[in-house]
Amino acid sequence: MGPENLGRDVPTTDTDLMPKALITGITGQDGSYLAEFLLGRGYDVVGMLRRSSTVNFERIDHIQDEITLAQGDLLDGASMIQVLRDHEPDEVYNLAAQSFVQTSFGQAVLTGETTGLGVTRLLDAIRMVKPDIRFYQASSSEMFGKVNQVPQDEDTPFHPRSPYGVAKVYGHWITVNYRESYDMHASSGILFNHESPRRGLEFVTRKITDGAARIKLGLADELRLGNLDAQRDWGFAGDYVKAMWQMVQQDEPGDFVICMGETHSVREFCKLAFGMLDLDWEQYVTVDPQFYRPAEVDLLIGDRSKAEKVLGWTPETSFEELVRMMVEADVKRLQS
Ligand code: NAP
Ligand code: G4F
Repeated sequence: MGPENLGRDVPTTDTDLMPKALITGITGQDGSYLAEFLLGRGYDVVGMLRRSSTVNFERIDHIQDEITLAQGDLLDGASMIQVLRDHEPDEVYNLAAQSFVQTSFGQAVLTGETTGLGVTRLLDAIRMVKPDIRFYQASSSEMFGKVNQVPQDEDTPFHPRSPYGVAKVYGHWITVNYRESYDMHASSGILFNHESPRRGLEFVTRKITDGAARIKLGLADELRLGNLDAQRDWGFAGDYVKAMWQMVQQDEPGDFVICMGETHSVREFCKLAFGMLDLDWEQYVTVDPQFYRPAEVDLLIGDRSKAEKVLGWTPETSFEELVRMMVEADVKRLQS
């Protein structure tokens, strides 16, 4: 399928013919954007979520009436078999994970169970219930870790630097292995950092835009960060979920790097975000060693040539537009 053709034909009128997608991690940043995207293409969307003592639907509040929610947990294979039996999806997007790198150092086993082995549990459930399901695995540029090549592409060797990165390498290779062993339509999207106003507050971009907005509004007077020299290839999550779907529509499954192809330091991000609010970041940002990691990923920058050629995917939102969108959303949220 060439770049001009964005996907299989998706019927939008007859509900019986609507393709059905199951999204794990529906309550997360990407889950919410992907659900919106698939609804817009006429999909019947089922979101898998784990049991929690309080409802955390902030990101999916606005689409709750349009999706079906099903309880399941990556730690519990039987729960996923049940979800697949109950809903019989055509496509499964595995976005669920313990996704915060810093936490993975303190909870390495949990991260391995969820972010790594959870992928096998889900693939086995698919194999047992409906092996013709098309599967997407949310792999990560964190797998490149101590980078071996600049920029990184699908052939760059992995050298993960955190339990999270190690677990994602496992998830990636088990996806490749099930594709090769059982002829499953299983694709792995190696996505570089992608952000949005819905990004968790613990990730550095959102921590900065929220912090800058608080300082601007007089709600805080400093922001404590870790390594300001780390460089990331940051894009907009809303653009990246389209690439996930495009991978699943290909005749042949595969692995694809999705990125902007440019890198910026945490320091640059601070300068830009604070500058948008007419603040001098150096007056407010303090370096706090508690936010340093035992091992760091110093530099990430991707090469998306394959995705451009095969999927026809390119990002639509620039780095500056992304930062502005996040800063403005945080100011608005804190003012209301
Ligand atoms: P996120 O906001 O942290 O969302 C993670 C989701 O996983 C949440 O819905 C969470 O549910 C769910 N989850 C966690 N443990 C689970 C379990 N045991 N069973 C079922 N669900 C569980 O992450 P994101 O930024 O949307 O990222 C989506 C995926 O892409 C993740 O796999 C992440 O590792 C990967 N990724 C992200 C980026 C990025 O820059 N954002 C880049 C590359 C890859 P709760 O709401 O209940 O916690
Ligand atoms: O925003 P971060 O926590 O994201 P990180 O570690 O790059 O991971 C994110 O992107 C991955 C893709 O490469 C995903 F797979 C993963 O799930 C997640 O979405 O940290 C970015 C950089 C790091 O180098 C960190 O050391 O920012 C540096 N940093 C500096 N001060 C900080 C802070 N990070 C956080 N979270 N908090 C700080 O105060």
